[in-house]
Amino acid sequence: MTTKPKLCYFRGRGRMESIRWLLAAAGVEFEEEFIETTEQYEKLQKDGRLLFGQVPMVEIDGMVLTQTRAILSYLAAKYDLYGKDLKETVRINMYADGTLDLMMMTALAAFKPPEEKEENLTLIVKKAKTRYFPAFEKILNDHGEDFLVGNKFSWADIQLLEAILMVEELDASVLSDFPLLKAFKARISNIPTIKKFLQPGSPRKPPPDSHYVEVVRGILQF
Ligand SMILES: N[C@@H](CCC(=O)N[C@@H](CS)C(=O)NCC(=O)O)C(=O)O
Repeated sequence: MTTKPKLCYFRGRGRMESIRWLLAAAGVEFEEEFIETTEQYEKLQKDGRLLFGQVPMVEIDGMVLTQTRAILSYLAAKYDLYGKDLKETVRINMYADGTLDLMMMTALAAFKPPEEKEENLTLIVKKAKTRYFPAFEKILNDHGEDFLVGNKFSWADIQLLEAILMVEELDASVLSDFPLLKAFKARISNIPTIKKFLQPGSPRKPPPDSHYVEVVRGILQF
């Protein structure tokens, strides 16, 4: 019997959410340990399990992994979501890095002071509309295929859907000028493992609220 991967992070999206998405899309069940107190976080540090003293941390295949992008690329390779050759893999990396940048801006916005938050969220929607979504719309238009790379479902598709849904939480009409992305969203959301992850009660986490921000600030003491 193989043991389930174990994820260690706060009880929220942050840098762990894309890892949850990738595992769920691959149809892999996982366990989660939520860090709720400073003592718990300090114990992880003392035990020497966090290479650079940071989370996300994932225990999988007898390894203790940290660094979000390293974890994601390991999972993408392991679950055959990483292209058929180096040229497809580098494109998947490029697209995934782009959506990760967009999503990190959104995740960090929650921690901005209230007076800067609104302006920051407006800027994120603007960047999504003018920088990221036009690029993905063009990719889909140029090759006319259902998926971003190699006409096969990959990590890049999973993360683009995650990013679209995240920006739609800020502006529900954000896809109005992107018909191919709208169709992409419907198509990818309908993949059975993803459909399941989008149902209430799945390990998917809600957008960060003020309570979550307070808890994380308390634990990390910033
Ligand atoms: N490059 C790392 C950054 C990890 C990171 O900054 N994690 C935050 C929580 S989201 C953390 O542990 N901060 C505590 C610290 O840096 O001391 C990654 O992508 O995993």
